[in-house]
Amino acid sequence: MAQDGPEQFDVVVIGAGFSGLYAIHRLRQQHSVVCFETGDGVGGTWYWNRYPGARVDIISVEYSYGFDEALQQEWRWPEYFSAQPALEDYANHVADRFDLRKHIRFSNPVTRMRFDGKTNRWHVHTANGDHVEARWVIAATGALHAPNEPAWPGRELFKGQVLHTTQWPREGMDLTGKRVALIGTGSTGVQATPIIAEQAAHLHLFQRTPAYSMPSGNRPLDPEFEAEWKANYAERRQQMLHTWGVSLIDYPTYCVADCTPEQQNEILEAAWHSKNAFQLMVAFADVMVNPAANAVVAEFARNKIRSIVKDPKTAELLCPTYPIGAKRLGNDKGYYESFNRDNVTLVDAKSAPIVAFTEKGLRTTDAEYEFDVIILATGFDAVTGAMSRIAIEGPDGQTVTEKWSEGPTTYLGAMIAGFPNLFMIHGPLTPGAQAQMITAGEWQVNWTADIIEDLESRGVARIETTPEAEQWWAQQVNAAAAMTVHNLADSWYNAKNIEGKKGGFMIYVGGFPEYTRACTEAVAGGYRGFVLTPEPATAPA
Ligand code: NA7
Repeated sequence: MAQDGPEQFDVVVIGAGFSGLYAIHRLRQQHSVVCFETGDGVGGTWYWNRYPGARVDIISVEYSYGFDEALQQEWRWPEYFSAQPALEDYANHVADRFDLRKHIRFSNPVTRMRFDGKTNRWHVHTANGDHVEARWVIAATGALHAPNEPAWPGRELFKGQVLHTTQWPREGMDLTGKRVALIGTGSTGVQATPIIAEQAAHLHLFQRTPAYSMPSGNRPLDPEFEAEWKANYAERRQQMLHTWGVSLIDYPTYCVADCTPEQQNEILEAAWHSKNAFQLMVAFADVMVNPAANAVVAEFARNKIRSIVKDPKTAELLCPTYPIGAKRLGNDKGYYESFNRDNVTLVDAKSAPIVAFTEKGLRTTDAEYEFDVIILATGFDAVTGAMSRIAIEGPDGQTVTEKWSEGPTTYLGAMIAGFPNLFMIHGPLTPGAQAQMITAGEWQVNWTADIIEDLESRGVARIETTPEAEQWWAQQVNAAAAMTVHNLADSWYNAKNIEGKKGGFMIYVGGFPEYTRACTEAVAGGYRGFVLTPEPATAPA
């Protein structure tokens, strides 16, 4: 029999990345749940980013789920820093092990949704024509989902292949003998460069801003290390939540000025060889908060570049001038060494920007280049991009895109004033990628699920936040950012990676314990910053 009207669910989850998968698992225990996913598989970021060299920069024993003890005991990571295929395998394993796929509709992105203020329910529409109605929506849409593809004219003229790094084919791509352009030197470009350099006939790397990068500490996972971790896993997960970045990386208490230049150098050499990503950023307690201290570490890193790269002109072009860590610190396997190869050319796309695609390749303001393949490692319309691509309409007719026209506003990164019953995981103004995102995502999902369950038990039909609460949270976010060196560089953290993009600092960098304290206290304080509306009383028969 044909069904009349929309399908009914308690919860819609948008996105089957790591947070979305856990949201399905957690919520479906007491609710009917449907999840819509753009891709044809699970894993989110680790489904889309298959480019050569794609690898996590946090140790895998940390960057994994903690919600199920048997899972974390039984799963074996092959390496310290897992490559994309291992992360995608893990996401698939979790989806199968916990029987999550039956809740997921793949290749079926949410296109629009509207909150009905009379029924206090969301109407969610998808590309495949699904229309579902649900009380709650959890947007686990990913901070790094919407690709940034610069709008240079002439793309249709180019006779070769152009692709963004998120569009890498599943079966891989043979670049042997090809003339390749790689544009961008963020984490993606830094990881991809050495591998593409080994394959391509010639690689031109177009650099607008140079990258700081540390040698990757990747190696096969030591069984003793693994056993030791697993012996204390549950306790370690708790400890992580009490650290600034949800990671048990060592944070020293001494500052740069506490050490002699010889001691500084010794500490920095140890950090460089530590096999821990980010160790340079935490080599001293004040690297990220004191520009003078940061300058010492930055100069050490520049000297490393100068010592590795043989051509002094290329070395100087590769030397960043902004504070180290202000943009994501790269993690590489031979990035700087690549520039000693005869088949790699560094192109200064700052002094001579790319202006157009041509039939044969790319044109900058001072030259034309010929390529077979052009790879855009140009990053993302980060943090807000995925949400802004869905037409999300609140009860008053305003859309999220309109509301965020001057930049994102949220309360605790979780809710947007004017959009009731819509929760975000890793939303704008959460710690986001400044925290270890799987464990942090689990925490946010649990916090959200606890709220939903609590409100339902109390007969609350609608929860929303207020512009005042958003303003208060914006002050916290900006105050935290002002304490750090992050705003001294243009990056996706502060919405300055894309020309014309508006918004201030997009991430809460006050540390995860402060973030969770604010979230927990808001609820414990009687849903401070939220407005609750009870279910209308049912009229007596
Ligand atoms: P990022 O870090 O945003 O890097 C994008 C790179 O692309 C960066 O070097 C940009 O230069 C460059 N870019 C962007 N637009 C252009 C144009 N128009 N011309 C030349 N170069 C351009 O993205 P990633 O994918 O590398 O990493 C994202 C996150 O994934 C990373 O932070 C980790 O958290 C994991 P710019 O620096 O803006 O001058």
